[in-house]
Amino acid sequence: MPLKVNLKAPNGRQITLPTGLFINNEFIAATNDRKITTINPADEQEITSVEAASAADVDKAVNAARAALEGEWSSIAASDRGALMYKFAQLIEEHKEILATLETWDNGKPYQTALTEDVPEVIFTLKYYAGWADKIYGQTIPLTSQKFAYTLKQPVGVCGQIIPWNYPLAMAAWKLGPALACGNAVIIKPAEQTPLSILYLASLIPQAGFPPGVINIINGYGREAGTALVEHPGVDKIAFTGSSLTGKAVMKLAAATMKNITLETGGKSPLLVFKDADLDQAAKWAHGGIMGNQGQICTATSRLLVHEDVLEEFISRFIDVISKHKIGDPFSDDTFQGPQITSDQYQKILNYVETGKKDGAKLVTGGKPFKNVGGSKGFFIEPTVFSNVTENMTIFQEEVFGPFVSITPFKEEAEAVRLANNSSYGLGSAIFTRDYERVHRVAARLEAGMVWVNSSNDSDPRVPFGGVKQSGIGRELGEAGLAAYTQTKSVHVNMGQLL
Ligand code: TXE
Repeated sequence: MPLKVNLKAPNGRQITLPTGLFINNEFIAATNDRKITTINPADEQEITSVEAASAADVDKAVNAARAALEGEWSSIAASDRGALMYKFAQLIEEHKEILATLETWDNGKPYQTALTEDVPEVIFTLKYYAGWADKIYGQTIPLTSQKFAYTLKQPVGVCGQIIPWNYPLAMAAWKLGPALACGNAVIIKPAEQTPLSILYLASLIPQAGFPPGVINIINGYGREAGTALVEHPGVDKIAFTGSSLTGKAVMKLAAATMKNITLETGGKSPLLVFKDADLDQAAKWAHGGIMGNQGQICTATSRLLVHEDVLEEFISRFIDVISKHKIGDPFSDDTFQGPQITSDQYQKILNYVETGKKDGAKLVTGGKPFKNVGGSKGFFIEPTVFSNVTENMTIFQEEVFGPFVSITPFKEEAEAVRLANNSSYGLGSAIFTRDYERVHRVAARLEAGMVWVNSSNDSDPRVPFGGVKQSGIGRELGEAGLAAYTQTKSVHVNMGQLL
């Protein structure tokens, strides 16, 4: 059976897509008959099936990565490693329309977003880390007149990278960039909901010139391929992005072989609107912060905490912004909101609507499936806003991961900070105020890995990203992201003689 398929996307684009497991720079068949069948969340139609890795295939990928580490890859000069990464980024730029098409078709996100935000982010991230490749070095530490020490920043080794479906290409780039810059070999396991765009990305890897085994991409199910990767004794590190629940399971499993681990998990990020805030700006950023990407953002500002004096006015402006956003065909240029990723996620969100109502929150707008023009297919949900939400309610505490936001009023700054911190999560947080003394006072007290001042969900490859509490361990992006992919070796040098 040929390991490729000819597809015609809903926007008319013809794409020849490899479907195999990408190991040693080749697309190969899985050792069992397992397949992943992926569907278009906008019309629930099957797109195609791809190979799904078994534990035996994971083993093949690990062997390939290890051989690469022990072979050519470790002798390539750091500057040349950077050049390969840069070439990879340039190839992605050349193929951006196909990559964005696959991303939209498989994930449901608006094509314009995939083309002008997601794919450019992939390119920027790879170029940014390409620049770091030859700037990663240790220190020289003078000790006595006869002794000194120096440190080497060495790659961690074989890195298993497990990524989610909300930003399939961008999540791959966030993990590939620092890992490759530091000289590691990688095995990426994409999410089973979105196997397609990364297969096309994989086809560009040999063209970029990476030696076989440096980057391996194996689609597969979490329970099977994901678990096998985490358990494998030949894997030195696991970098995981996904739910807190799975993150904890991964951490437990990784403990058996004491793997280096970084986790980027869930969130319930607050956005604080003080009474001196620019309410128009607050409403617009709050909208993007929770309604962008169908609300499927780990840093989504899903809890709006609003000073009671401006509550009514804020809600009215917020609803006004929401009412202007268009829901529907993700391939239409003016669509802001596409479908949720799967029927399970769609149902999970609708269940939270019922929970919110039952717990006594006030449904201001939405709360129902959105019926698309011309049909009832697709996992579309109306943007949903609950007010009168109190901190003990489930919808205040749990990650919904949809276009679903809760609004809670506050009276005092201290109360706002306390409410913001009343969460098991600690990923992002946003503050809207014109008072810059308050900005720095509150930013320091928020239990979060990131604070946005008069914005929400700003992210940039140059700036560290990650969470505290049950939102994760370690940082991605920026210089801080390199720490996750290097280990420090200390070399003690004695130039004297024992008498
Ligand atoms: O996540 P999982 P799911 C949150 C969000 C969402 C919920 C469930 O609230 O509603 O998680 O989503 C792999 N060993 N986020 O079920 O299970 C899996 O194959 C190893 C937040 O999709 O965490 C996929 O590649 N790997 C989030 C990845 O883990 C396993 C993004 C994520 O899947 C595994 C996504 C196992 N036992 C969901 N089980 C964010 N932080 O952005 C699954 N996987």
